[in-house]
Parts: sequence; C-alpha cells; structure tokens
Amino acid sequence: MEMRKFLLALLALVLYSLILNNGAVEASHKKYMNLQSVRAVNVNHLHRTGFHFQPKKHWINDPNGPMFYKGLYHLFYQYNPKGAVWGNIVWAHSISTDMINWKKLEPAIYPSKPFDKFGCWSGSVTILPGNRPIILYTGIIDPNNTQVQNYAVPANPSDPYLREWIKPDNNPLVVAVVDVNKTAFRDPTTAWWGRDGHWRMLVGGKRKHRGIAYLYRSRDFMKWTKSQHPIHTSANTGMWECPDFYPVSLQGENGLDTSVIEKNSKHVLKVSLDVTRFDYYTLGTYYPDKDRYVPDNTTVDGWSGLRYDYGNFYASKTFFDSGKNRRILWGWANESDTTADDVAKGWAGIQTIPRKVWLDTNGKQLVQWPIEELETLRGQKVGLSNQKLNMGDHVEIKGITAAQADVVVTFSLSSLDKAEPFDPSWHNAQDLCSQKGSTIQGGVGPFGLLTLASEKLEEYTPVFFRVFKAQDKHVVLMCSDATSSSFKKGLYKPSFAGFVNVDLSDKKLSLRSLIDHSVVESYGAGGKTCITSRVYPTLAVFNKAHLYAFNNGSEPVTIDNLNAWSMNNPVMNK
Ligand SMILES: *[C@@H]1O[C@H](CO)[C@@H](O)[C@H](O)[C@H]1NC(C)=O
Ligand SMILES: *[C@@H]1O[C@H](CO)[C@@H](O)[C@H](O)[C@H]1NC(C)=O
Ligand SMILES: *[C@@H]1O[C@H](CO)[C@@H](O)[C@H](O)[C@H]1NC(C)=O
Ligand SMILES: *[C@@H]1O[C@H](CO)[C@@H](O)[C@H](O)[C@H]1NC(C)=O
Ligand SMILES: *[C@H]1O[C@@H](CO)[C@H](O)[C@@H](O)[C@@H]1NC(C)=O
Repeated sequence: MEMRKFLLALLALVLYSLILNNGAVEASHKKYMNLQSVRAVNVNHLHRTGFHFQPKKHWINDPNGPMFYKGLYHLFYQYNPKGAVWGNIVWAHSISTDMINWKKLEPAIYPSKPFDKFGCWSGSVTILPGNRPIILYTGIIDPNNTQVQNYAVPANPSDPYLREWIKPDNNPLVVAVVDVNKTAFRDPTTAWWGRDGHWRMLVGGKRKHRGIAYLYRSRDFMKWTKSQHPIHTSANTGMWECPDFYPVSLQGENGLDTSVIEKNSKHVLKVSLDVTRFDYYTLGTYYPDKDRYVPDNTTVDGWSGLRYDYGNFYASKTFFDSGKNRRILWGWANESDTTADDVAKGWAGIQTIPRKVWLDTNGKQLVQWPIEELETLRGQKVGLSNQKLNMGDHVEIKGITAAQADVVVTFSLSSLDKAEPFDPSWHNAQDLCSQKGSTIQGGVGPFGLLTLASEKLEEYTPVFFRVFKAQDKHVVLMCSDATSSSFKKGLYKPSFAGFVNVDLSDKKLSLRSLIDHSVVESYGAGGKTCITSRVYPTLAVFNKAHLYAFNNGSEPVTIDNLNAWSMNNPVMNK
C-alpha cells in the first residue's frame, strides 16, 4: 500500500466525516466507503492489548458462533480482511484449547453465493444430535441490504479444526415474509430443541420503533416456519440485533445446554439495541407450549434495564461449554478513538475476556466472572493488606506492569453513616457518575483504583464505588470514568457507570480490574456489575503506567486485601 493512496484515503475520510456530521447519522455502522479496502501500512502497537482477543490487524466486530467441539474452542468473528474500518465482512475463525491462547485459521465464511454476495453477517452455531455443528448466519443478497438467513456445515467433520465450511445450494433457509421488514431481519440465534420434536430459533427485527425477536420452528432444520407471534417484542426499543436466548439454573454456577427447559431454571433474553448500542437482558419464564417469553416483573424490559456491561460492550453471544459445564459470554468492545486513528493504527476492535455467566442467588440478575483459564497468564505478583486510606489518600501498587495487569481488591468500611443522601430522581448511573467523579469528595467513597495513571495523575482512569443512603437501603454506584484518561484529542471519554445491587451488611465491596493498555475491564462485587472502558493514554503507557488505590470520601476505607499480577502475553492469532 503506497503512502499516496493512504493519504488520499485519509483526506477522503476527513471530508466524509464532515458530510456525515452535518447529515443524519444512522445508529448502525457508519460506512466509510473509501477506507474499506485500505490495508494497514503498519500496525501501531502503542495501544494494542496484550491478552485480549485481537487479530493481527484490521477491523473486527461481533463475536459469532462460539462453540466447544471435540476438545477445542472455536471463535468466529466479523472481520474486515482489507482494512481498519467496517466493510468486506467475513467470518474470521480462530481455535483454542483454553480461550486464552488462539490460533488463527482461514476465514470460514465469506461472500460468494447469490444468497450472501453482499455480506456475511452475524449468526450462531447449533450442535445437532450426533455432534454435528451447523452455522446459521445472515446473508445480504442485494445492494439494498436485503437480509436472509443461511446455513453452513463443515466440509470435513472429522477435522477437529473445522477449517472448511460449505454453504449448500438450498440456501437461503429463511427469507422475510411480507409483514417482516427485510432490511431489519438478522442475527439468528443458536437453535433449541423442543419436546414436540421441533427446533426453534430467533431472528432479530423491528416494526416501526418496536423491537422484535421473531420465532421460527423446524422439524428438520431445513424447512423453517415463522410462528404467528414473536417470542417477545418491546415498544420503542428500535432494532433488536444479536438476540440471545438461553436457560440459567436457579442453583449454582453451572451452565445449561440451550435446549434445557426445566422447572429449576429461568430464561435470559438478551438483545443488542442498535439505537443505544448497548446490550440489555431480562430474566423471565419461557412457556414452550405457547412459545412465549415473559420477563419477570423484577426486571425492566427496555433501555433502562439490566446490562451485561455498563461500558463498551456490544453484540454479545453466549454458548454452553459442555467441556466444563458452564455458559460463556463473548462481547465486542469497539474503539473510542476516531476512525482516522483506527486507519492510522491499522486495527480496530477487541473481544472482551470470555466470562462465565450464571444467575445471582437473588434470582434477579446475572453474575459474570473472567474464565478461570485467564489466571494462567498471571506472572509477577504483589499484595497488600490492612491498609487504611483516609480522605485524599492514594497508595501506589508497585512492582507489577501496571499497563497489563489483573488486580483484585476487597475494601472494607467501618461505618456507612456518612453515606450521602440518594435523590430518587437519579435513575441514570452514567449521569450521576459524570457529576460525581473521583475528585468530587464524598462521605462513603469515592474509593477504588486509579488505573492507567501517569505518575503525577495528569492522566488516569478511575474505577470506583460511591455509597449513598436512600430511604430504606443503601445505593452503590460503580464508575469507570474515562474523562481524564488521555490528553489525546477527539476521543470518546464517557463516565460509564452502573448501580450495584449488593448487600452491604458486611460493609465490604470487592473490585477486579483487568488492565490491558487501552482497555480497563472491571467486575464489581464479584461480577454483579461489570464495566469496560476503552482509553488511550499518552503518558501512562507501557512502563510509565501506574496503578493506585485511593479514597476521596470522608469515611476512612481499609484495603482488606489486594493482589495484583503482571499479565503475560498469550499466543494471539499468530
Ligand atoms: C433497490 O431499491 C431501489 C429503490 O427502492 C429499487 O429501484 C431497486 O430495484 C432495488 N434493487 C434491488 C436489487 O432490489
Ligand atoms: C425497515 O428497516 C429499515 C432499516 O432500519 C428502515 O430504514 C425502514 O424505514 C424500515 N421500513 C419500514 C417499512 O418500516
Ligand atoms: C411479581 O410476580 C410475583 C410472582 O411471580 C408476584 O408474587 C408479585 O406480586 C409480582 N409483583 C408485582 C409488583 O406485580
Ligand atoms: C481527591 O479530591 C481532591 C479534591 O477534589 C482532588 O484534588 C484529588 O485529586 C482527588 N484524589 C484522587 C486520587 O482522585
Ligand atoms: C463505539 O464507539 C463509540 C465512539 O465512536 C460510539 O459512540 C459507540 O456507539 C460505538 N459502539 C458500538 C457498539 O458501535
């Protein structure tokens, strides 16, 4: 790729974004036509992650069809082989024995047939009886974005790598009927098997502003019929992308196969809302005879509802890992820098660390935790215990690589009496965090970690808690605030935040942060509330990055216990 062509493309981008910013910007992928096939001249390593899933270069988005098959984990993902912006999308393919070290294979699916000539978009894997994996994915069949659902099968099922996939000629399996909007009809789920001998799957859609999960049934997986009613819909939520529907056990942390329907379980329906670009879920009951899903009255059905992650996390997908009897969640974290930055650095997008997901003992939300295999990357370790932090204190955690680390800390409070009053009109955690950042001193909190911090705190990404007193309970706010993360211009620097539904009777709060150069992925209260931030420090890079614990509340806070590790690099898509 010659420099001249590259510079021309950059110029085109600047002009194009000017036009875009003046016009109406659609929620979906912005299309930078001129940049879609501009191959990376070189790959800038400054902000590349050390242990998160990334290809060697170029653009990635949604995780697709994760599965465990014959002792190997497979991950497919939306990938642009020709550039660092969205476009030319194929299903890239990697395999692993531990979901931490990855080997890159050739793309599994790419546009080639009339039923996917204009795009091979997201989808899922179902493992049919006899251990036969089958991919369902969305194909784009014309320049007008008409969407159909296709399938693909391994060319050689005895190849454990499943390198080659065939797209048979009886595709597409499903096309939009008259009353379905064919340009808002995509992302088939993993199918589940009903006792009545029918397979079922969901496809995301919308009608006007109503989000819809269409339900399809089939006896043989080839002939699919749309059921009269969607499994669920919700007004004013816009397009439902990447639906995910699965059972969770009422007891314990084990996962359930997607086809399990039993008394001792609940169902989860997750949708990715194209309008807000966040992933929301509800817990509820699935009635197989009526093929209806009814959310519990304890969960909010809409965009003030529960989220897997209150930060940069979208288009997620789970799968049942039969190897370890757990359900694993993959999600995409896009960049927070500009498209011009992405083109210049030659890459964009990462997958978050795979998380085990299960139902909280309170039955009202899910809990997530990084898979245990991540701990194999832990290297040099430092610890701290019984350290008191008064208001304004910050202590440095020295002796590890602060730009690439795993930190686990438990804070304890001697009293909650100084908690600030909670105003019941504060519904939006992110707004609250942007008003009450780490430098706004409080009663109980803010306290937590200052990650990716420069030595004199010119740059830092604080991850912290703040406790409020509502009428009859305490309210815990968790923030991951990118406001002061970087001097770089043009970045998206939100004060991501969520509330933490935690019992404070032991007056303890725990936090785990996975810090990886341009990502801080945090788990509050054992994984009840998770927040991922993408940040691009200019000073706090490599060995100039520091890590601190801090308290800026008038109530002293004690670090009961803190362990931090330098994280080693896995083999990543070599
Ligand atoms: C795309 O849409 C335009 C405008 O509605 C129509 O004229 C054209 O025939 C469509 N093309 C295809 C391939 O469907
Ligand atoms: C169908 O969906 C597309 C894409 O979101 C939208 O632009 C169009 O207005 C929708 N059509 C109808 C009839 O609602
Ligand atoms: C919520 O549902 C439960 C049973 O599932 C019921 O006992 C309770 O009264 C309901 N609460 C509200 C506010 O509707
Ligand atoms: C604590 O608050 C003070 C006053 O706003 C501020 O100057 C200081 O930087 C804060 N400390 C930390 C570690 O954020
Ligand atoms: C990630 O990038 C930021 C900044 O450009 C946008 O605001 C988000 O909408 C986008 N998220 C997704 C899921 O595309």
